[in-house]
Amino acid sequence: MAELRGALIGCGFFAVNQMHAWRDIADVSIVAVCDRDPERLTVVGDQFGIARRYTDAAALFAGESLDFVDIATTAPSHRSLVEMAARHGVPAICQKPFAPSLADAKAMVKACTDAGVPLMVHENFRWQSPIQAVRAVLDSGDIGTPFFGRISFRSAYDVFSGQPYLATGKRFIIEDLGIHSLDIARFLLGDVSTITTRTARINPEIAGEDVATMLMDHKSGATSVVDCSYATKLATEPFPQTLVEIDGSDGTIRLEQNYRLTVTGRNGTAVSDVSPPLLPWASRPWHNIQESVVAIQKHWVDCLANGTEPATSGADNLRTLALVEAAYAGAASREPVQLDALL
Ligand code: NAD
Ligand code: 89Y
Repeated sequence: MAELRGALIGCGFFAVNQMHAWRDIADVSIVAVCDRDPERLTVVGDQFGIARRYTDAAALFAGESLDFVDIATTAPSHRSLVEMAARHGVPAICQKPFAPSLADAKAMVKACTDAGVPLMVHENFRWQSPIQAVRAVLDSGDIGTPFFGRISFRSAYDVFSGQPYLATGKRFIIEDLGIHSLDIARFLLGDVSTITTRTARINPEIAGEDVATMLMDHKSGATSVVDCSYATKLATEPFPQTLVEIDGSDGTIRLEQNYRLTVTGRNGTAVSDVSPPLLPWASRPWHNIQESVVAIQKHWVDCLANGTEPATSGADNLRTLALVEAAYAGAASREPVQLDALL
């Protein structure tokens, strides 16, 4: 396969992980970087030795011949950048949250479909190796048919120092972090018909909610609870681990703190350590997320090579983003929200 030529748009806090990950993947290279902030452009351009630099995305598309673009900006710019990629016939990866609204996200999916270009949302949490390990147990059939799940992320880690914008938005934890948990729930238990949500703001110094509890009916008949908090002070800080409980007709799965996986199935109980590897460029506690960045980006390269749809394509991610919209609507109304009406 000829080497794929990609460009990165958005050289901020998280994009550095994406750049490291691209270096770990064969047959792909980032040939140009773009950021409207010249300082960030210099930092990332120098760190990764990329000479071709742009402060304007339109100039990037005009000046480069690209096989794909990796959009690592925050949500307000996603729609215009994805639509620009579609107009230039360039396949696009777009960071989560896919868009500030479901209407924008639908327009982005349509623009890429009409242009015939692949679109993947960088929804990486389902690619974490502990989450993949849970999926593999479900696929093995060992616990039978799942009827209950709990996807839990509770922490007091200071995410605001690295990502100050998280403290200022009207929406916080569901849109930023819960979106991953909701996607994991879909990945493990399938699509959702109804969601009921309660939220709270415990930290008085931020604008949005930092606690959310969601109860979901899955179309499979399973029920799940998705709970997330950035106001939970624990004896051992688990950031950024997602804990999972699944009960099935023949057994149970427990993914507990420190990546301990306990499976009780037809043949008894097995306990294993599903810790993610610490990649050479990674740093604890982020290594779990960092490893999943390599996995999702590898998946993107495979999909481009094989002409297959990414697991977290734009079209797929509409269902995760719809859960976010439904959760906020339901938190405000205190009523259950039907998902099909939004899609
Ligand atoms: P950031 O603010 O540090 O970086 C964004 C960069 O994009 C900035 O340097 C900004 O100047 C640039 N930018 C914005 N609009 C632009 C435009 N139109 N053209 C060119 N450059 C533009 O943000 P961040 O913390 O790196 O987050 C970026 C995205 O990554 C967010 O959507 C966030 O939710 C997501 N994120 C994902 C994960 C994950 O695990 N998937 C983790 C952290 C952050
Ligand atoms: O932005 C968030 C994400 O996607 O993963 C963790 C995070 O960086 C802070 O909540």
